[in-house]
Amino acid sequence: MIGQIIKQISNQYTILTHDNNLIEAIARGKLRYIEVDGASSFYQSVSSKTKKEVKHQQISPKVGDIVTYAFISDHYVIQDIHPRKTDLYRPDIANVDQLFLVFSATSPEFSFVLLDKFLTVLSRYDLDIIIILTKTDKVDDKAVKDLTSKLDYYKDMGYNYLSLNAKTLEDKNVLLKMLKNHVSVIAGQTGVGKSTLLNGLIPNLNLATQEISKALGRGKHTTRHTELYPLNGGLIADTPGFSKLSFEHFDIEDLKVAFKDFNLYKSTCKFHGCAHIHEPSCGIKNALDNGDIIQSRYDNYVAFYNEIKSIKRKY
Ligand SMILES: Nc1nc2c(ncn2[C@@H]2O[C@H](COP(=O)(O)OP(=O)(O)OP(=O)(O)O)[C@@H](O)[C@H]2O)c(=O)[nH]1
Ligand SMILES: [Mg+2]
Ligand SMILES: [Zn+2]
Repeated sequence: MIGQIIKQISNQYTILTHDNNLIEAIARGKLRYIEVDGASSFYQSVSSKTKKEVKHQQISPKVGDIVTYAFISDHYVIQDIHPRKTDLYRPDIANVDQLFLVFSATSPEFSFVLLDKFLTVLSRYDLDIIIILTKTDKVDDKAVKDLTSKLDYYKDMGYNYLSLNAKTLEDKNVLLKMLKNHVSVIAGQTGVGKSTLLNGLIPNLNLATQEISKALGRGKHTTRHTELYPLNGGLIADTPGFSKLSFEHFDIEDLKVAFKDFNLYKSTCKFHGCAHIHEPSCGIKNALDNGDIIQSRYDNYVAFYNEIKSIKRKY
């Protein structure tokens, strides 16, 4: 029998079956990962250098996995994991095709550094990324305008965005349309409104939501596990918040590809393999001077470049 894992609590898995039932199953140790020529994207999350080592590694099932399971003696047991179409590490989920990246206008403050970092790390997955700007009701119109005019630049790069109040969710239908028949995941820092958004989309879901504790001066993680919920012919996952992303196993070459806004100007760099840092006659720096590439994108590129270099030096 085949189903999809929608929830995991240690070794206890909830599987959505073919006929839309929920069953509880266990996994005994690590499982064989069924490999089909060309279909496996498990290795997307690891650099080319480590590919060989993990090739025969046994893996544990996780949320989003399509699995084969059987009823053995008195309980359901997961036997095989099917090839993962996508395999995200943060949030830890398999087989999603669409990611909603949530940022709040305030509390926590919008960070373009973090946005660029998320987009860079996520660039190696075959995913549609949609940026959601929440808490627009908590800042004045000018602040919203400043943020959205910058987000227009990201839209031109291929990242669609929506700005909304997750608590009232007026444009629910726009989101529902985007979610139809997709397996989606909501990701972002703690306290940005991921669970609030999902509560607005799914009536009676009642996920716990919580104001960031000002007394503590840091965000409390309200959502503590990843879970997929059926919605509009597809599935959507709420995930725990996170803000630390690492460039480990990330190549400089991947970075150049990740900055999609640079693509248009790369061919005008004088040097083949130009890093766009110190080289003369650099198409990217020219585009920056002309205002075609925004300063923060270039600054973040340089910062990430140095960060990746420094990680490499440690090894
Ligand atoms: N005014 C306003 N408040 C919001 C909005 N979105 C979320 N909130 C509030 O922000 C707080 C945090 O929301 P959550 O939905 O718990 O945030 P989360 O992203 O799920 O946080 P974690 O589960 O910790 O990752 C709650 O008090 C929400 O009511 C919004 O658009 N406007
Ligand atoms: Mg939450
Ligand atoms: Zn260049």
